Amino acid sequence: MSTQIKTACPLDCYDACAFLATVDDGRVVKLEGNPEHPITRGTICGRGRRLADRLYAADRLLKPRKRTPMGWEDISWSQALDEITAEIRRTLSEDGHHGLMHCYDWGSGTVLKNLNQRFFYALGGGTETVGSLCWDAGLKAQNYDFGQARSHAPEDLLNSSVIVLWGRNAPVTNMHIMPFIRAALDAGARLVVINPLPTDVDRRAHLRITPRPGTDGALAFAVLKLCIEHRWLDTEFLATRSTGWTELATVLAKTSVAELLRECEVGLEQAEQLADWYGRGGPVATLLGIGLQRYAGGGQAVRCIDALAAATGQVGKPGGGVQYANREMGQYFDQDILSRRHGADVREFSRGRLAEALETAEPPISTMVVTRTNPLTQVPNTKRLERALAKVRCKVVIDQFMTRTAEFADYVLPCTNVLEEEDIAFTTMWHSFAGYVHPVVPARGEAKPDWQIFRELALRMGVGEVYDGWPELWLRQAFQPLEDAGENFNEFREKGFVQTPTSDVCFGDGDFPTPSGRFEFYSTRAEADGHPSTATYVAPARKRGEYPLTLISSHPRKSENSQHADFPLLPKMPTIVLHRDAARARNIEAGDIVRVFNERGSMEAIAALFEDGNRDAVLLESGWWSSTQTINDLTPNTLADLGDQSAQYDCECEVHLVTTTNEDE
Ligand SMILES: Nc1nc2c(c(=O)[nH]1)N[C@H]1C(S)=C(S)[C@@H](COP(=O)(O)OP(=O)(O)OC[C@H]3O[C@@H](n4cnc5c(=O)[nH]c(N)nc54)[C@H](O)[C@@H]3O)O[C@H]1N2
Ligand SMILES: Nc1nc2c(c(=O)[nH]1)N[C@H]1C(S)=C(S)[C@@H](COP(=O)(O)OP(=O)(O)OC[C@H]3O[C@@H](n4cnc5c(=O)[nH]c(N)nc54)[C@H](O)[C@@H]3O)O[C@H]1N2
Ligand SMILES: [Mo]
Repeated sequence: MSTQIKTACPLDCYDACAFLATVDDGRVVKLEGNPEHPITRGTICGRGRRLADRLYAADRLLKPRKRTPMGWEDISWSQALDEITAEIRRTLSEDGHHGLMHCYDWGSGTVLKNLNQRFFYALGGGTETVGSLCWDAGLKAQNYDFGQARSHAPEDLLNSSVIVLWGRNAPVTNMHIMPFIRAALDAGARLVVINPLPTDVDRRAHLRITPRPGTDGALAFAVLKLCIEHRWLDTEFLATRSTGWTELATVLAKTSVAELLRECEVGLEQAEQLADWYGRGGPVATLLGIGLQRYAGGGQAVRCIDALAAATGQVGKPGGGVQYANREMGQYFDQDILSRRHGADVREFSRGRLAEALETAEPPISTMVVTRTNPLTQVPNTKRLERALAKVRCKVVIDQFMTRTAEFADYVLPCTNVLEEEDIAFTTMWHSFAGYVHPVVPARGEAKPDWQIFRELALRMGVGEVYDGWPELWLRQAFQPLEDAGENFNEFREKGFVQTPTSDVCFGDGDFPTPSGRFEFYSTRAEADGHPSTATYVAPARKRGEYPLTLISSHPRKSENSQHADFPLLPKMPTIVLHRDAARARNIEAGDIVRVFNERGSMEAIAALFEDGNRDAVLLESGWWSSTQTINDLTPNTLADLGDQSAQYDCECEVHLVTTTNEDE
């Protein structure tokens, strides 16, 4: 008999979809989008669908494993947990709780994963990963300017006259926004795409700007200066709803439009067109991507763009906004109640600089537990991290597959797939819906949910009481803020999704959660944190000379970071996409095998070409790995200017021909 069960996608993504899983004879036979969900609308991407393939994959981990001199050996849960407990006890007595590390990220974005931290906090604290390989510089920038990063309701795009996709690869990473964009375009809105590389939506763009990577701040400043020259500012917004315009104007006066445009390699005509639309047209919705802030000046680039939109009156009104993320939503799920951090003595290691932190740690890390992340593929400058991890005595990885990180571990523990779990999925970066994760099928093999693995470790460590409870109880606790806001847990569970009461038009009431209550061109908090008080252009950090190209390793089309990179088969070599002119200058043609290299690393790739984009930008999609290499062997572990954010796209490289496949050459 066939049944349909509503559940939700836990992938770290803009779209946070609602699923319908069809179960036949105890087996998931179909995973599709829930047609009732206002954003999913019955459609899901390949990454979502392949969660069902990952459930049944032949190479799924179904038993605990231990590394032995003879190779990997399957062992029982009790042996694995007893031995890991002994390692943890040894670490606590020899090094103290800071010697025990929890290395985690958001590979599954559900509420109950916060229970993982409870184990470490119950033992006094420990060392844990903080900061971001993802979006922190932009969040910090918007926090200074607006008080919080917020996004308008998706359907508000229908109120926009101009939509600017500024460094967001929406057709690939945020496909559920495309129907809203297409509807707005069909109704007459104009589309601007600002991206050094081509994207699938370029053919619908009325204006396409291809800046030099990492210089968007200069572009935004040039456009803003043109608006000042033409007197196209919203003087009422400047006078009544913002602070610090005079100070920013002083900073802007120090550079010329020509200088700024030279810096970002954009022509005056394009900048004038954009100025016209921000200054005289509108409403303009600016949809910021995460890629443009993975540079030395990434945080300031976001502040420069915020300033452009605010000064021209494009914030706080329908159809406008600088929409980067949705941080309004998080307050409706009580994560602290689940993690119970209060009072724990936690040493923090930045995700972007994990290798350095491990190299210099005192006390050193002697036991590390890795959950929801695959750092040996995803952390910049991977080779350095490999060397640092080799010194950690006992490494435990909890995952569903033998990832590159798992291959380096001493124990690998199998965890459940989302279709085997009960939870709440809530990590959308864009809309305001959360999804209920219903268990669809029983766990395969001996896989257990993370919280259960930690409960069993906690019992052995004598702190088992911190896991007294069960999923429904914890989920109800986490849901309490929404219950207080008038939502009902049982209805949510039944329906499969709930909308959090976030604003449809951000800051439309004129109330900004900043110290001044206004939009802050001048931020005293930025100043107190040791940053420039106003937006400032910060140039990329990479050296050009010997390595004249910029390696952008943005998010893969077919995989969620490294999670599906190997499905159905990991290609032997990644594909590198170069500008036709850059390729021609190097005698490279499409299909050739090339070597991409810089000071940190080198790898072979198959060349593909693009015609229209920045000549010095090359693309290698992130997530690809082999047993000896990852894309991140090449990327730098430098940080961006604001927040705790890695600047892995600020990466110089050169490309040489290895073998041509073209017979005529
Ligand atoms: N298919 C798929 N979707 C995903 C993910 C995935 O792995 N695969 N991951 C999810 C996660 S974790 C995240 S963080 C988001 C990320 O999603 P996005 O916000 O789309 O971020 P990126 O893929 O990093 O880069 C977006 C675009 O920025 C462009 N870019 C790079 N440098 C610059 C620059 O200097 N200036 C400008 N203007 N543009 C630049 C790149 O060419 C790219 O097209 O996607 C989520 N969705
Ligand atoms: N060069 C380059 N590097 C990048 C990026 C880039 O664009 N370019 N993007 C960065 C960004 S934005 C991000 S968000 C990071 C992402 O980097 P990671 O957080 O490492 O993400 P994934 O590669 O998705 O790996 C997540 C792992 O968690 C496992 N997993 C899934 N569900 C569960 C679960 O319930 N429990 C446990 N214990 N494990 C689970 C998966 O099998 C997978 O192995 O990568 C960053 N690194
Ligand atoms: Mo991310």
